[in-house]
Amino acid sequence: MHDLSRRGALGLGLGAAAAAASAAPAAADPVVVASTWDFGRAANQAAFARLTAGGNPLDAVEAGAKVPEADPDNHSVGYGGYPDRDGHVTLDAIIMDEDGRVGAVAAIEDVVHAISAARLVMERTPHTLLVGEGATRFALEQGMPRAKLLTPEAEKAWRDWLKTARYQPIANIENRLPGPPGSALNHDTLGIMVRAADGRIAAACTTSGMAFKMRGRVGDSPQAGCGLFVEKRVGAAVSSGVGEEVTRIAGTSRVVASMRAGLSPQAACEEAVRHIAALRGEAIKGMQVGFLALGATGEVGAYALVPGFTYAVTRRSGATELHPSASLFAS
Ligand code: SD4
Repeated sequence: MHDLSRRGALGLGLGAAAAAASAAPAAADPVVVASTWDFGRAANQAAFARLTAGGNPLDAVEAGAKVPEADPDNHSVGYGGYPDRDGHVTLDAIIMDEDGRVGAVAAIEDVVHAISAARLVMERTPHTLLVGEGATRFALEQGMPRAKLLTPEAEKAWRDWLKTARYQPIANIENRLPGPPGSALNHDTLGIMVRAADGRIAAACTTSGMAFKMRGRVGDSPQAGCGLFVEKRVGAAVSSGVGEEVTRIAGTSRVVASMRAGLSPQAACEEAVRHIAALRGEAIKGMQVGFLALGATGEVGAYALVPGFTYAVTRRSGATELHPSASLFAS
């Protein structure tokens, strides 16, 4: 088992300052956008611009999600995403608002903006989730441009991986990646939440999933209650990290349920991370899972298994800040 007491003490020590910073009351300048990882900064700014130009929260989170999706240097979202172990870039995305409107795509191919495909599922189908070939066909039929997603750089990384990691389509091969799950190759899913001045909330999540995943593998990101969840008058939560660990506890549904029961966004994120640690013990050693939550009054919370999870907040004034998340373990 992890040495919970030692790691916990260290992790909390690191985290206390970050938690204090994130939870600082800012009624005069409340948080409007919150998103995962350092590149959340650019996504937040796009979301904020869309909101201030008159967009609704759904428009804003979609605009934010499109930023890393279009970035060829981002290897875990959209265009520049690393492929599965067969060399196909497959994307997962979901969008949701507080009225229970939700649309998602999983394992979609040949389309850069999976988040827009997800929104089309929400707005133009009776369904909440389309997968694989059906999702791709739907997006193209709706007029989304077809794109070749495997960039030369991503293809090289895949070919290098094939040389060193014997190709065997077995579960848990992610543990033999050049970096562990949750490392630079594997994280950077964008989860983004927007809270408008009238309190309406929406969220989006977009990813290419774990690098070199098995063909057909779908993580937490496009599943409502896993990659994200939104509830009116309660708030929203998004996740990033090893999706299997989030999915098995319906992580963001759990975070929002805790907030509904009265926990702060920070306490709710901590509860979910601790639950994963208690449930999984050694199995999650070295893995990263991070939750980010936005309460109905604009309070933000974040918590992760190990250090390294960061998030960006943008306030009503337009000021954007990056914060390190607190973590349960010190490493
Ligand atoms: C997945 N949760 O597909 C995503 C990947 C991710 O940080 O967030 N990595 O499992």
